[in-house]
Amino acid sequence: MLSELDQIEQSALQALKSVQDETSLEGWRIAHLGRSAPLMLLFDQLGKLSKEERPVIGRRANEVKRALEAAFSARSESLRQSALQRSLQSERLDVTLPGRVLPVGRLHPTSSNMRSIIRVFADMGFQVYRSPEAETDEFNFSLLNMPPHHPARDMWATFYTTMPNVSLRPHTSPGQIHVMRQYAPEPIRAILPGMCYRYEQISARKETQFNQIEVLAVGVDITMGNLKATISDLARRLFGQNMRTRFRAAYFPFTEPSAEYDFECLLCHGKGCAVCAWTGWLEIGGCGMVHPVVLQNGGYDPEKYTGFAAGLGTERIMMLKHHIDDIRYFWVNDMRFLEQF
Ligand code: FA5
Repeated sequence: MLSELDQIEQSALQALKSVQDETSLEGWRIAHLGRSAPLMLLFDQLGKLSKEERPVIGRRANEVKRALEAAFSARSESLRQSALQRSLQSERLDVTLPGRVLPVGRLHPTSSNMRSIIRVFADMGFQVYRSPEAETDEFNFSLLNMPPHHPARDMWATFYTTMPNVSLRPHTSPGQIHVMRQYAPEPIRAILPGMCYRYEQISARKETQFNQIEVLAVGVDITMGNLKATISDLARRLFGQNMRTRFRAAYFPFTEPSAEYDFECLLCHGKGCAVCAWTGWLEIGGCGMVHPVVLQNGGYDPEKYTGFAAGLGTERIMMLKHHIDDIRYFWVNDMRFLEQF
């Protein structure tokens, strides 16, 4: 029986070596320490042994039982440790990994561009003045020296509304009257940014809605020289000292003399492209000395005061700056475009 116990011990310890997980460990426990295990059956037979044999075999059987129980506990602990190590390895957190950046909103390129132009004017001492996007016929045209019969009204393809006499402003110039009436007879250096609307054929350089900034300076001894200096300085501050500008004689009913000014087309560097209509220059806006009638309508005595005004298309400036070859990108809400700014 002693040799049988040795064999039970050895084969149980041998079997324990191949146990690799909790389930097979439990199977091992039932097979070697459970009720029907050979060791336990041997305990049942102790009563049948002689008085001399019983203590010897009993002691040895208890030794084997304790040895198997100790081996079971040790194996159980080592399995628990290796499971813990495995989970620590597989679920390890790398605290040095950069966090995931959540997508955040930002300003539309039109707005950020508008703000950078406004900043340049602010540096030159101009204040921002807001004026309405829907105007009466009087402000849109009459007070700007275009009475109802005046053919120059056709220069602005206007969206009329169902409300009599009210239209969406086709340019920011009506704001001139609002700001003059608020400040007359004080000197003015103001810019009026905002959306304009025109019923026109959409193309690479023309949209039905776009932004303008109206520039207005009124005071004593304001000259065309001041106007040219302001526009040229704007171009240089936005695009660098070498930016070229040109002024062409033009006609606007609310300025006299009038001009249009162009910035050199940076998309083609003067060679000609669809955006500059193959001229090498991109028309940015119109300008001129405020017409005496308009000064008067704004509350200024044209004998005493002079002023200059200009209107600039801000999307065109952004197109030049970022080599955008089609104005329609500003309104199609294509993330591939918007995310670049
Ligand atoms: C005017 O709107 C005058 N009010 C400008 C002015 C102001 C003249 C003060 C004298 C004194 P014009 O229609 O040319 O002018 O438009 C001015 C600028 O707005 C254009 O040069 C262009 O840059 C921009 N613009 C005009 N129409 C569109 C359009 N459909 N899409 C995009 N930009 C446009």
